[in-house]
Amino acid sequence: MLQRTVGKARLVLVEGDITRQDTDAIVNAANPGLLGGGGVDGAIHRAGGPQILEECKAIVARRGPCPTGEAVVTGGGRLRARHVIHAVGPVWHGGGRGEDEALRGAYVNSLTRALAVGARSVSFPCISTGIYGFPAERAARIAYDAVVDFLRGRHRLGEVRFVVFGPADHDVYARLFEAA
Ligand code: AR6
Repeated sequence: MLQRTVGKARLVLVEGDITRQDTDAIVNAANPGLLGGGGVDGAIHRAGGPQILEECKAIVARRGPCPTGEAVVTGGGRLRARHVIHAVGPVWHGGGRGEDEALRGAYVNSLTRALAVGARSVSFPCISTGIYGFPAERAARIAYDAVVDFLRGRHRLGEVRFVVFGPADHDVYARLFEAA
């Protein structure tokens, strides 16, 4: 585990399974339809149970799909986290279609939603870097900068955790922590 302090909050790097995190909220790497999928999305719905999908369906029925770069909140079902923030990252198309801005938006909007439901701690996966194909190092830089900038502003967060799935992503984030 690596950590540093940014403003009044702790920024933490851990390697592991996001479904097992004890933060108030965990972020899901979702798609606009919010009906589940593979990767971390599948893992969260499996671990959290059917309640999460029911809430996602209700959100889509009310407001339609979640746009890329945005996020919506459900309860955590059977997870330790009380809230799941379903963030929609961009599909990678080579970098010329606003992918960087959309990825940054997914992180910033997730933190804004977390605060709105009273969460004080939030865990993030590496949004868009799996099935959506966003290059891992470029995504990590964007994620890290977005979260650090947010934590330097006004907020009531105590901890933001990057939960990486495997040693390769751990190395990428560790370099960012160590360069700070
Ligand atoms: N805990 C933490 N990280 C995980 C876990 C886990 N349990 N499982 C996978 N990862 P991906 P995307 C990592 O593909 O690229 C879904 O079908 C994984 O190693 O889950 O945003 C959705 O429904 C990678 O680093 O998300 C969408 O359709 C990261 O999570 C689409 O995939 C993200 O990989 C979203 O694709």
